[in-house]
Amino acid sequence: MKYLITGGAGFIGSSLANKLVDNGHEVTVIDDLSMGKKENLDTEKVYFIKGDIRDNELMEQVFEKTQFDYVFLLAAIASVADSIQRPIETHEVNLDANLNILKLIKEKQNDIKRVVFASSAAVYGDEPTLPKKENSQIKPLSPYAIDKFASEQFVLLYNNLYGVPASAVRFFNVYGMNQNPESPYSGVLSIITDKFKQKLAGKDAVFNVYGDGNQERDFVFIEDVIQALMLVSESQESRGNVYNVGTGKATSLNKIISIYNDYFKSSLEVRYLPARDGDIRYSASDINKLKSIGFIPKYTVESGIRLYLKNEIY
Ligand code: NAD
Ligand code: UD2
Repeated sequence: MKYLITGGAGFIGSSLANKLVDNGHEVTVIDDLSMGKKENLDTEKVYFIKGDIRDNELMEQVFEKTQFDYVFLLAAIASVADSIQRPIETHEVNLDANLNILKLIKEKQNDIKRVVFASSAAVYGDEPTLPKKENSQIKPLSPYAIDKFASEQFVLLYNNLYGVPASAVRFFNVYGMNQNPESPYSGVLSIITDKFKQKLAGKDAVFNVYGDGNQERDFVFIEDVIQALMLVSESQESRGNVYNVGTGKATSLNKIISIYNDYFKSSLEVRYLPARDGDIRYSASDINKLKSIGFIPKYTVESGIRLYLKNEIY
């Protein structure tokens, strides 16, 4: 099969791309490398295009050259904080570029089997009812969340109005190999992992906990996310639908720190600071809809972290 993954040099996209080429598929990745890294990809097998999804001419060429079976729309400026600083620029990537891609797919990709868009649990905002179901109240609180919701709705609209087969997923907190820890708003597990790397290299490493550490997230391991993406892209029932992607279980940050300390048999120095403005206290997914198309999460937070650390450190 022929796959296109926008943002495919990033954390989730590169894991998906490498898995697909290992399974014998042809994969094209387009990524501007603003956050992703070419080294994440098996470039002997993945066809890599360095480019910006806002470049309409380039996107037109990509869709003229190849008839894809599956398109995964993962490119985004994935930082909420960045979207608050630069709402117009992030909007151009997180919504406008995706809308243009949908238009090109409608015009040029007649045999496409599925378009899958990566949305976010951010669309639910801070409305406290838990766990979040796909039909829970939507309350986007940042430009990022508004653009994610608008893009997923456009994707579903292209399915319903124009017959472009499409689905969307709302990721909860994904973690795993190749997650970039460089930004303070990178996934918290990538930051803790990076701190342990520094500590093991003999450097001073202090991990800042924003708040009391009792905040909870539904941390989902990358392998389970790939399982979900494959199921959603291949199921007939998922066409025109949106799915939460999580584990259905939430874990506190303090518990995560203790899992790391147990793994390394050594305690990371932790500094408790005031909570971040707008930080959500508890987040958890209801994944019954995803389970109804065959999803079975294979990793607990303990087993996922063990595999992550084994691959990333030792
Ligand atoms: P990531 O930042 O590692 O990947 C996004 C990729 O998009 C990066 O490689 C980046 O270089 C690329 N990109 C950004 N702007 C681009 C542009 N204009 N043109 C081309 N490429 C561009 O993030 P990720 O964690 O792999 O997330 C993948 C998708 O899933 C994103 O859409 C993100 O919003 C969404 N998501 C992720 C999580 C999570 O927990 N990681 C949670 C919710 C939603
Ligand atoms: C996630 C998404 C974000 C958005 C949001 C919506 C990631 C990386 N971010 O943010 O894009 O979808 O959900 O709700 O998936 N923390 C620390 N120390 C650190 C870093 C983080 O204490 O150095 C805390 C942080 O304040 C939060 C928790 O850890 O309470 C998780 O932080 P995160 O940035 O990994 O994820 P989250 O859920 O805030």
